[in-house]
Amino acid sequence: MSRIVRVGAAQMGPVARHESRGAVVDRLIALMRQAGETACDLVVFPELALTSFFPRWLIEDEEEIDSWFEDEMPGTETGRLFDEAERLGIAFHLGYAERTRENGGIHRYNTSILVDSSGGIIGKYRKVHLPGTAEPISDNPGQHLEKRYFEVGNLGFPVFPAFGGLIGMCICNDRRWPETYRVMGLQGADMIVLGYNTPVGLDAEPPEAAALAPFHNHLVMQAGAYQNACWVVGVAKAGHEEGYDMIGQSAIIAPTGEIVAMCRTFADELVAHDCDLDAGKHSRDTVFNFAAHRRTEHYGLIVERTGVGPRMAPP
Ligand code: CDV
Repeated sequence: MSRIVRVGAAQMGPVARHESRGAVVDRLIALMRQAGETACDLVVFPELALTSFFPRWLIEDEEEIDSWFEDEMPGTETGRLFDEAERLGIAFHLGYAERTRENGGIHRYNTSILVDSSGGIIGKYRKVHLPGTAEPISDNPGQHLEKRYFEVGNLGFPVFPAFGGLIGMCICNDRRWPETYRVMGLQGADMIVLGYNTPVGLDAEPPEAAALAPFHNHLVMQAGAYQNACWVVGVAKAGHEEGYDMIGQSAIIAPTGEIVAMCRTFADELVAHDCDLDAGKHSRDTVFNFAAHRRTEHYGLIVERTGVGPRMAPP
């Protein structure tokens, strides 16, 4: 069985605060059709793809907060995306704000789903590493308040059988943590797909940080791919959104750590690549043969000897 998966990284340009869900879904469908024209098997959309990146704002009205969330998936507008995927025979990955009733209470998560080419949800992930704060840290209107709007994801980092391989998901800030990739790498992930909204130039940042942000974006994803011998597909919501700049350079990264396709604009843009899920085999059999070379017993000793250091203590 062929293990070539043609993947489209469907970067989005900015989404305006008052852009309707319907208008955004139209943009996603246009990108999906482009992916169809180039015979993609899977199209990857960004984190919180259906809305502007609302965690930058302090919103206190519950009804307004709820308006950024999806209560059902597929819903009224998003259903069209599922229908189009089925019509084109394309699987897709979508990030969105999820509001759900579980265990007798309402919960909110920063979520992504993997949907197969017949419109069935085959996997769900809820973001674990939530950056920023729950309360604003200055009077600046631009904040990063993910801890205010989302709970920490409660699904772990699962991988899902698809395309004759195993596919994992993570979301934006998760990509900066080596544990994210390793937990999925240990389960045999062949490909990890993720979306991101990475603003630059927020108040608290030193000015150099903005210049380094695109470098750090690729650095972590390339390292994650190489060290776990898997593909990484990272897709941005990019550009100047509601007064804030967000990085682009969405990329498809091979298990060698090489970028094989990359977006060049800050707008809606699709790049595609034929990803061979067997491309990581040599690395898995040699340098990153976990069973042969990982020394977990020594990692345990290190923790025992050093105890809990200052960076591990809760704040
Ligand atoms: N959406 C994000 O998780 N953004 C973070 C920013 C705030 C640093 C990121 O890691 O890109």
